[in-house]
Amino acid sequence: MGIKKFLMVVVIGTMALLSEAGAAVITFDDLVGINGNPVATYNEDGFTVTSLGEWVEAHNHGNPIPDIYTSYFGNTSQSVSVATSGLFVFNSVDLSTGSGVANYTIRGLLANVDQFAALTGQDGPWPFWTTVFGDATSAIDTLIITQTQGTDSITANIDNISVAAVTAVPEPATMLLLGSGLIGLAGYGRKKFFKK
Ligand SMILES: [Ca+2]
Ligand SMILES: [Ca+2]
Repeated sequence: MGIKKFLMVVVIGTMALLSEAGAAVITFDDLVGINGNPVATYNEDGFTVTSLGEWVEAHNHGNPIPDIYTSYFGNTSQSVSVATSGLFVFNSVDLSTGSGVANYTIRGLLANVDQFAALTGQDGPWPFWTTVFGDATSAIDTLIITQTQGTDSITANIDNISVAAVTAVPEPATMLLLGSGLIGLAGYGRKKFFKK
């Protein structure tokens, strides 16, 4: 096996390790209150969604209902954070806007350092949903979804936050070290073999 092919196997193997770990889709199915009930924190599939603004239960619009929404008439930002007990990756989220334009920033953080950011604009009205994809290969400890008002008063929904817990996350440098170390071992083994 050539070195390039070997490194590809190491890289693909590491990616497989990431995708194997506990995948979850936060559908908000456990919200059983009435439309407009405040949501401070919400737990599903081992993940916690924390409101960093004025997010409430949504039972009129969803993909499908229930989900969470925010509405306001000021030039403000509304965020939610998503976290679990360890590291995870962010796959995608569904966003919808009631009327007017909303802008979204989706940030993946590890130890308070940005790992990636996804930006999108969304124009209403319902029931159009936009799926925003994240960086499913970057391990993070916090996901922050921020919705910023566009030109009009709006109401905006979040549903189906797709994430996956990961247990071991070698960085590219570690993967290279691991790869070259194994190649070195393979070479050493061959040498010993031919000496006999
Ligand atoms: Ca779920
Ligand atoms: Ca839902």
